[in-house]
Parts: sequence; C-alpha cells; structure tokens
Amino acid sequence: MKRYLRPTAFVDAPFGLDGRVARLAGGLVWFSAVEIIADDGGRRIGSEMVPVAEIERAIAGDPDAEAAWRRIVAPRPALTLGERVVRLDQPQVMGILNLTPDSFSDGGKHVGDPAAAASAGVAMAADGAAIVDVGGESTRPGAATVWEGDEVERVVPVIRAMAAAGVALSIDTRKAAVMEAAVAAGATLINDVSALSYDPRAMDVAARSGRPVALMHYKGDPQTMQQDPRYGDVLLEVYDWIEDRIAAAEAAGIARERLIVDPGIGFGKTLRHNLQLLNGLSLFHGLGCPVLLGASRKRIVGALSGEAPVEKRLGGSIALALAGAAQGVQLLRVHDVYETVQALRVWRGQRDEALTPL
Ligand code: 7PJ
Repeated sequence: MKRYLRPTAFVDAPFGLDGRVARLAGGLVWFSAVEIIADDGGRRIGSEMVPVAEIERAIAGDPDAEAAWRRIVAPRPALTLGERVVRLDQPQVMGILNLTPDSFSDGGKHVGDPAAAASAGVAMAADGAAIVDVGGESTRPGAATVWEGDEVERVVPVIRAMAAAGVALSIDTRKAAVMEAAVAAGATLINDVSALSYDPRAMDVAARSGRPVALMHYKGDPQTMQQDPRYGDVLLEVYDWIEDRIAAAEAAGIARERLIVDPGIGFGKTLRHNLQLLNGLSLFHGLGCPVLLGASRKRIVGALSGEAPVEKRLGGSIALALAGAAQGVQLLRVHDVYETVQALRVWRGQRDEALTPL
C-alpha cells in the first residue's frame, strides 16, 4: 500500500491558526487539511481527510509519506536562469513562442521571420512573462515529427536574438540535438514533453547542460495519444510516473532541485482525466519540485465551453491559470501573457491583503 498526500481545505491566512495550518511550498497559499489517499496496486482503496494539526501523527512510521510531507511544506528555491532569478514563492508566467508552421493554437505566425518572432518573445517578457518557452516542433495530437536539423534552424536564431535582449528562455523539445543547440544559443531551461524519455541521448545532454529541466507526463505518442487513453486512477498514475522520471533524472546526475514537474494536460488524456488532474493538482507538490501547468487554449477549454474555437479560449484559459495558482502552482505556461499576468496580479493583490494583519 502507498499513501499519497493532497493538501486541501485552503484558508485565507494563517493568523491565529498556529499549528493548524501549513504553508504550501513556501508560496501564497495556506491549507488546513490533507487528503490521505491510500492506493493498492493502482487502485484507490480509501481516502481520509486529516487536519494539519494531526498530520504528523497520521503518517508517523511511513517514510514515503513523511518525505512527501516535508516536501509539501518546504519552500521552493528560486530558479536561476542565466542572469535572471525567477522567484517561486508566487506564480510566474511562462510565455509560449511557437515557431512551428502547424501548432494548433498559433501555428505559422512566425515562420521564416526570426526577427519578428524574437520581438514577439521580447514583448512577452515586457508584458510580465518570467520565461519565454520556444518550440520548433508541434506535439499536438496527430502532429508529424520534425527532422532535428529543421527544428534547430527554426529555434536557434530566435533564441540567440532574445537571449541577447536578456530574456530568460526555455527550449520546448524532445530532441537532444535541439537541446544542445538551444542551450549553446542561450536557452537556460529545458522543457521536454516526454520527460527526457523520447531521445536516448536527452537525459545525458540535459544532465551535462547544468540547466533546470521540466519533466512533463504524457501517455502514448503524439500521433496516437488521444485514441482512447486509459488509466487506473489518473492522478495517482501520473504522480507515480513523474516520480519514476525524477528518480531516473537523479540517477543521471540531475539533482531534484533542478527539476520542474508537469502533469501534461492534454497529452494522452480524456476530458475527465484532465479535470481530475486539475482538481488534484496540489498533490504534485509532494514531489518536491516546482509545478508547471500548461492548459492555455487547450481542448479542455473548448470542451467545457460549447466547443469554443482556439482563438476564443482566453476566458477559460485564465480560469484554469487561476485554478492552478489557487493550488500553489508556481509556473503557468500560457499564450496570452498580458491577460494572464493581469489576472494573476489581481489574484496576488487579493492574497496580499488577506495576508496583511488588520
Ligand atoms: C505543454 C508543453 C505543457 C509543458 C506543450 C500546447 C501543446 N510543455 N508543451 N507543458 N504543452 N511543460 O502548447 O498546447 O502542457 S505543446
């Protein structure tokens, strides 16, 4: 049997609640209870709501649960990305800069014009993105794979130009050769939607880069991943899968402090799977890494809003970004940087007032 800890019963502020509330990963969110989920071989066999005041007693003698508890309440150190320091005691925005001709959301916008692409990325940073995530291969359902030489040619000039402008850059790729070229051009974070499992060389290249790495969960491959994906319990299965990828990364010499985790919304998941992951997001803090969430303009938004087309999914995308922030997610990967940063600033203002003693 394995026990999972999901922080819940969030409260506005800790005042007067010493010992009865805990701070989630050193962020802006406090919680008063933990759902302890018991699992036996991939099936939930029970769930119990335990007040924070009693949690240490409830998990005593279970070293895995004790480790998860320590990780849930440990502050996340800031990310150092080149000259930039990205604090993780508040939610931050990662802007999406797609250089693909066929991305579902904004494909083709910047094809063949690296200068225009770079200025779009610089504008995202000016709008408040802490990081800009550059991608040269579409991983949308059904997408064709791209030859790595083409991918390098798409991303490198844009990364070089933006790095020169002082933007913190992440490279969204599954390919070791693209990671190497992007890091050499100035990318300071590696974002791999296969969690370093697609390219046999990726683990080693990422380890040697010394850069932080985002490990995202997926199931299947982009060609077929949306054909009837199945899970026992999606939340626990994704958690276990990422835990295994963290162990693999640590074995390859990538310390946990360098890792970021992401449940991979839309990657081999039905609408219900995505919703269960979003509702259970705070569980992932037990992995001890910053949590990254990418739900911007995805199918889940269309599916819940009368099939709104991709260009009309801003409202739903912001709703999901705020849902992430409310569960302590540190990094939000979005297309609409200005609007999401505005929403988070308003959320932040509310949190700050609640956290100011009267
Ligand atoms: C994600 C990603 C995501 C991370 C894409 C899209 C599809 N990387 N790359 N998380 N999605 N870490 O932007 O809709 O959810 S590509």
